[in-house]
Amino acid sequence: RRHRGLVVFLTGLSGSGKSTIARGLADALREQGERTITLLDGDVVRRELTAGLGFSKADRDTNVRRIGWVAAEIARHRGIGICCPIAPYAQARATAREMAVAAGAGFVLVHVATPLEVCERRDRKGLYARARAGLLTGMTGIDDPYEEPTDADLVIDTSDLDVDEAVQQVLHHLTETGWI
Ligand code: GGZ
Repeated sequence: RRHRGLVVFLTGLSGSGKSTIARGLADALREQGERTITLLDGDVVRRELTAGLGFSKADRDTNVRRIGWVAAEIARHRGIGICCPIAPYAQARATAREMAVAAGAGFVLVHVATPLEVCERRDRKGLYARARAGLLTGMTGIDDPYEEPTDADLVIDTSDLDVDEAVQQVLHHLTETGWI
């Protein structure tokens, strides 16, 4: 089991803390010398892997499917793929899990369940304000769905956690379940 590949898939609203946790997790695992760590960073993914896609359901599903496929390929070759799309649809997340399992790898779904009001208060990119003002439509959590996972392996609310604490929770889970 130690030697199987692994996909760590973080899902949650914009501003929930997914990318920050993903980056901290990648750093921590690299420091521990844990296999080859590949972080599929959200901004880079949408610029390189899924350039041209928007935020319709079809485009989000394609985005999440491509990310899930790449992460599964990384895990097939015994690496650890870390990805952090919003991934608002349960079916697309389930497909990502199936692809990892079909690649003989593990799949850990982390729901970064920071409440909308906290994400909205952070609003680092001003997207929530624009959505509230009607200048941006289809914003997840405002006028676009986020299907809460019912199959999360770990749930983290970052409202009262700093990055290190959140990363520790993921590392603890991976240790407890024997993945690292
Ligand atoms: C949600 C949006 C939208 C809409 C632009 N809805 O916080 P951010 O800014 O940096 O991360 C969000 C990112 C979401 O892209 P994903 O690839 O993770 O989404 S999905 O999994 O649903 O395909 C946000 C920004 O893009 N953004 N418009 N309408 N987030």
